[in-house]
Amino acid sequence: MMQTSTSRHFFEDFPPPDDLKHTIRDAEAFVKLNSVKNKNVVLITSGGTAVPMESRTVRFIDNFSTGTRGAASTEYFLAAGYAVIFLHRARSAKPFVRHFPEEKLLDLFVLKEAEGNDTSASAITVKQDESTRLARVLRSYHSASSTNSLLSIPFFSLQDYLYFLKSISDVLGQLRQKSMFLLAAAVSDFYIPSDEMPEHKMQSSEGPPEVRLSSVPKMLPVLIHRWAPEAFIISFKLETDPKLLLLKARKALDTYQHEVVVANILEERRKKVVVITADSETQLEISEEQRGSGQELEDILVQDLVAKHEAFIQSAAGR
Ligand code: 9Z3
Repeated sequence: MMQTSTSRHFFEDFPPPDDLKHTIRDAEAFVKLNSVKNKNVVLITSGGTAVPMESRTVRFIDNFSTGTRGAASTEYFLAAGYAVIFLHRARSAKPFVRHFPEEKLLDLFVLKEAEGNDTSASAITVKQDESTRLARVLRSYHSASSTNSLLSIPFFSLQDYLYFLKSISDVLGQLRQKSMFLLAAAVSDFYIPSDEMPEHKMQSSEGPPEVRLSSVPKMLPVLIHRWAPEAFIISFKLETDPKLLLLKARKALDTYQHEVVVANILEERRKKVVVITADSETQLEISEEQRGSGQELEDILVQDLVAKHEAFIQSAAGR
C-alpha cells in the first residue's frame, strides 16, 4: 500500500516524542480499565498542529484551530457514558476549564477580609450568580475524574501528534467496533522534511529564508485500513468555499470508506455542520438564540454520532 510506505518514511524522518512510551502505557491501562467496565472508548483529536521551522524550534507554522470542537465534544461524550482519550494541542481549549477563561477567572470569587490584620482568616467564596454554573461543571469534572473516564494527552508539533495518533490507534483499535475516532484536530497538510530544516534558530542577518514545504503523507487511509480497521471513524472536512464543501466531504468518504465525515465551513463552524455517511446527509444547526442561552452544536452532534455508533455496533453483532 503506497500510503503505508510513505507514512513509514515520515516517521523514520523524525524521532518519536520523549514521552511516547509512557503515553502508550497510560493509554493501554486506560483502555483496559474502561473495556472491563464495558464502556465504549473514543479518541478525540483537537486543536492545530505546529509545523517546526527549525529542529530546535523557535519558529513554527500554525493554524486557526482553537480546540473548542474537541473540548466540547469530550464533555458530551463523557455525559453519554463514553471514556475519552483527549489528544489535544497544548494550551488549546480543554474540557471543563474552557468554561472559565483565564482572564475572567478571578472574577468568579469574592474575598471577605477578616477583622483586624489576620489575612489567614480571610474567606473566599464563589459569587452567588456564578455558583450554579461552577457547580454544574465541577459535578461533570468530578464524575469524569473519579471514574477514570478521561485521559488527556497534550501535543505540540505535527510530528508528535502523528506519533501519538499512530500509537493510540494501535491500542484503541483492539476494542474493535466499540472504539471510536473523532478526528477534529486541524492537522497540517505541509511540513518541512528534516534534511531541509536548519538545526538552530534562523538568523535574520542571513536575509529572508526560502522555505520549501512538502506534503504530509495521508494518514487517514492508514488509520482506517491498518491501525484500527474495525473502529467507528469520523473525520472532519473543513472548507472556506461553501460550493466545494459537500462535494469534497463526500469524496473523502468514498475514497477512504470510513463511517462518517463531518463537513463544516470555517466561519459557520459553531452554528452548522453536515454529517455525511454512505447513505445519509444530515444538517445539524443551532440558532443564535440557542447559542445565546448556552447551547452548543457539539451537544446535538455528539447525540447524532452516538446513535450512529450504536447502530454500527448492533449491525456488527448481527453479522
Ligand atoms: C475541523 O473541521 C473542526 O471542526 C475545526 C474546529 C478545526 C474547524 P475549532 O478547533 O475548529 O473548534 O476552532 N477539523 C478538521 C479540519 C481538517 O483539517 N480536516 C482535513 C481537511 O479538511 C481532513 S483531516 O482536509
